[in-house]
Amino acid sequence: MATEQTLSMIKPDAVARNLLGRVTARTEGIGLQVVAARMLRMDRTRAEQFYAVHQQRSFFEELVKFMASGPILAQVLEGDEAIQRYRELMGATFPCDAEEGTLRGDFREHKDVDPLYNIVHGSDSLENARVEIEFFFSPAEIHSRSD
Ligand code: IDP
Ligand code: MG
Repeated sequence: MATEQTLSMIKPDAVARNLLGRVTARTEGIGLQVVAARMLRMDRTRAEQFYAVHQQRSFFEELVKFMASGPILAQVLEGDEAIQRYRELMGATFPCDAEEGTLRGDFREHKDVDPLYNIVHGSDSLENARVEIEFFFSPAEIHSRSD
């Protein structure tokens, strides 16, 4: 199996609900290691840049507003097949579709919660993981086990 790094964000909804530790424990529980972490608040411009691929989507404005509404915890996660395995742990984009055993399923507030408020972000490809990790972290801030 290939060791990979992926970018996780614990989103403002989960930070406000005091879920940082519980979400991170689940991540560690599947054998992914936090090799970089920073709590920060994105301003509108940064949130627009991060989600630029969604610029044309109807929910873009709301998404940017939400992601800039409070602090997030950005983390680099490292482990075997980290990108795919973290996506599986996250569950479906819409919390109402996310299964039990996933972060978005187990930590959603209620069944019909707004799809914006889905707890976590995880990179969806090797290329996006590279770009997203660079968006938040310099190489010196990443403490890879292979270093
Ligand atoms: P992902 O986070 O599962 O990769 P994306 O399609 O990349 O999902 O969408 C980015 C984020 O935009 C989602 O995590 C969610 O917060 C929000 N989002 C996606 N689709 C919708 C929608 O139809 N309505 C409202 N928000 C959405
Ligand atoms: Mg995505």
